[in-house]
Amino acid sequence: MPVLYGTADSPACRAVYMTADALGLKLEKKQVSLDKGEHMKPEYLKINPQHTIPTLCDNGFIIWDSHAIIAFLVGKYGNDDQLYSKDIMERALIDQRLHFDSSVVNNFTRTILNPMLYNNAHISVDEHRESILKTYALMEKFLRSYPWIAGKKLTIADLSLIPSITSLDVIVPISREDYPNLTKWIEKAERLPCYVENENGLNLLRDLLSCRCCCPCTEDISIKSGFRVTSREFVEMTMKLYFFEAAPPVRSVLMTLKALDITVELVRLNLSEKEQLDASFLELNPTHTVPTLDDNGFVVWDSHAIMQYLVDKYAINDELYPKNFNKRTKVNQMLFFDTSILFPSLARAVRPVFYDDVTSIPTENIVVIEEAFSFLETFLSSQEYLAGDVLSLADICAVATVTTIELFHKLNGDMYPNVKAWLDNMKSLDFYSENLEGLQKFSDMLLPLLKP
Ligand SMILES: N[C@@H](CCC(=O)N[C@@H](CS)C(=O)NCC(=O)O)C(=O)O
Repeated sequence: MPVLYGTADSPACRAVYMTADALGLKLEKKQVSLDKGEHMKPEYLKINPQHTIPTLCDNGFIIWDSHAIIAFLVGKYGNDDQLYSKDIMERALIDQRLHFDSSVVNNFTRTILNPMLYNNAHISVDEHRESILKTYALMEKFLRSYPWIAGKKLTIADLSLIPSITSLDVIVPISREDYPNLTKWIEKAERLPCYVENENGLNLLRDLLSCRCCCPCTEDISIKSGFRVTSREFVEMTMKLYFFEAAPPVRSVLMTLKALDITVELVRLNLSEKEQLDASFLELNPTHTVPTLDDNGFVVWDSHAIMQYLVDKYAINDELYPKNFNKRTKVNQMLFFDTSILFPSLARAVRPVFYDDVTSIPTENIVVIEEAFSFLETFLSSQEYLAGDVLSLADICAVATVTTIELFHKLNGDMYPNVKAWLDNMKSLDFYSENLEGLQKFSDMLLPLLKP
């Protein structure tokens, strides 16, 4: 029986419990309490150096990150692909929602719930209310056309987001009037037999968190005037990539396109001019992020989901994103490492410089980056690439992020020799050239804003 390390008050663990239940799979649940620091014990670090819960051990195959775990469970134990469709487009949408959960929604778990629960931190929910309400508004939009978050059917994207969103509801209640689709989605989820696996932990969380306050939602996503469209290159294909070359997730996709030898029409949105908030772009991507891919009407955003889609749909082989199930699961785990740890460590450092007139990067943000570097060092201590001994999409994502961090915080090669060797190798690969122009642009934008 697969062993699951975790605890029910964690939304990520509940996503795995619900998925296992939906599959009729029994898990041996081993309690790892974050408040007792059990995740930092050497025996736990041995199985998961990233010290996160949940971690799955399936007959010796170890995998962490709830999103990677639930995708694995469906592939390995599902009777069919109902919960994680094998159809490339349906899957791309599910992947996109999983990355949305990992990067946006779970960010609140990391920055609000966990510090409140496990570090006794006093967190002002009011400070985060606006961004939580924005997240509800996005969910509301996603649920505008379909009853489930990634289409007509229940998928692992729902099983992942249900625990995250219902946990947020404990601290910022979801108003039925403002978010009718979101409310209906939660009510439908509550009727699922597997919901019991969320309910138990959610009740535990409610007990642990006493704060529950009312908040009328007035937040709406602002829409600004038109964006300029510049086609840099046009080919017969109708695939368009909305991009801003300085953005690291864009550069990951550009490198992937080059590695796969695929040409697309490039549509530039100048983020400095807020062109991504134009109404017509918001129609395509309500989260207003680049990169966004429009493949002949099929729209997918989130760099990771785009890259997965590109390999599955257009690559002549599966080298960058293997079809071999365990190998793919390891790549997924590392893609979610980028979504949840590595890229946020960069964003947390530079966003205040770009948006809040901050002129130096505080030490606490550098500490977070160093922690991400040391995870990379551990991952690379026994293998040449992040997900094993061959290059994968995970390396391409990570190199865009790490090289951007290096613009303001150099990686110490003595402390992180494995990362240094990996980085040097990555820079020597042919597709890496696609990182350079945007990296320079990022540097031109950032460095003048920092005090020497
Ligand atoms: N998880 C997303 C992150 C994308 C993202 O945050 N892009 C930023 C640029 S680095 C963006 O488009 N920001 C504009 C906005 O949020 O309005 C991905 O990998 O694509």
